[in-house]
Amino acid sequence: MAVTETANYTPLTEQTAVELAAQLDFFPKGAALSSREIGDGNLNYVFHITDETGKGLIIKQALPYAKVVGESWPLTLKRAKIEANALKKHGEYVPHLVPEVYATDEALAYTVMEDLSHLTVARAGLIAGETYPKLSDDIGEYLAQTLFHTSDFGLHPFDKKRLAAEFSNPELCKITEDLIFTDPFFNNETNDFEEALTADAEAIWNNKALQLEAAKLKQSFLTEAEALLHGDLHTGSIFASKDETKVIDPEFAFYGPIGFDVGLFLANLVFQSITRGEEGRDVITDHIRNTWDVFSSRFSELWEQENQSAFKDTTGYRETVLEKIFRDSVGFAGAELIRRTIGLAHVSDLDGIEDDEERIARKRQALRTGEAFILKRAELTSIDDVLSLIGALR
Ligand code: SR1
Ligand code: MG
Repeated sequence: MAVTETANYTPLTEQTAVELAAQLDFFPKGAALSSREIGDGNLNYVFHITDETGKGLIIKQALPYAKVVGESWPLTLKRAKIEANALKKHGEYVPHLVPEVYATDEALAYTVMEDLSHLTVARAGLIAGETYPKLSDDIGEYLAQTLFHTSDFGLHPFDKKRLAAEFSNPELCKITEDLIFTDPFFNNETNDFEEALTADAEAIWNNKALQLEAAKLKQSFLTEAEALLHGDLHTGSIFASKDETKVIDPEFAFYGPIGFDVGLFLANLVFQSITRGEEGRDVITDHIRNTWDVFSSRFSELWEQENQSAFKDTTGYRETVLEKIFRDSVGFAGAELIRRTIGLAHVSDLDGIEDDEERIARKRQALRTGEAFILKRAELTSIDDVLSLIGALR
């Protein structure tokens, strides 16, 4: 019999997750542990284990298929190891912004990590009207530190190439290549949209200029191994409170274009800018501007302090690199806006709007904004240009 990657795998239950937690040197001997499966993502089980004092940990286990679709969509278990290694690697640069990893098991595809249950998933909090004053400072810092330090600007070329090989993640990349960069631009069966948006979706499928730009973005995603990305940095991958931010779930991590992480986060803030009333919108506008400002200024500082390149001080080089990252970020944000509206795996920012007319109007706005981001990205030279465009498309 062929040995498959699931040969020694068995899904955990709330009971077996407790047994596993009890074997770790974490809880006091004999503690009465309780367990609850709290996963609300598309792909994995997440068990929250606590003792009587409230001390807790998280056990996250990959399933051999995509939970969002079902067993008909097999998915590699190797993503658990990728995720744990990415948390550890990114944790070298921003330990305060990622959960600590306590233990891993490759065969059972689980990671035991720090309990973040005192925090809220940022998407849910933002939808409920939270402002998270530290969010853009922290994510700007996370992006600059993780992306600079894993790029050719921060690493010896041997180390960078070794890391890029370690984080080869073809199966998860294929999901992104299909769901973000291909399917929404064609009449593909994975697409998922409301009937009222049929004409809007068809207009996208018939927009040749948009398809050409989507093809360029996809090529960039496929070929530009610039830095170790998180790979799925939407607001559902971030836990937050008023004074803390933690980035979770880097199972899509791989070496890709720096603008992909920046753009995905910005797009998910744009969903909030689109769906909030005027009174709550300014704080999101500030977060969008501040994310880029913090990212670009921290990246520039790291460049000055740590870049070993012979061209480091060549006039215009740093600016050229940042301009490319900016343009890419806007384009990738556009693809994310379109995908989460008419493709597979939506966002509750839009789907959660109860009023039909309002929901469809906001979804159309997301599509318009996404298209404009992709088509006009070369003309947009500052984050204020981007914010003006978002405002003009209201
Ligand atoms: C089949 S996986 C669907 C989506 O969930 C993840 O969060 C990624 O965004 C992926 O594209
Ligand atoms: Mg995820």
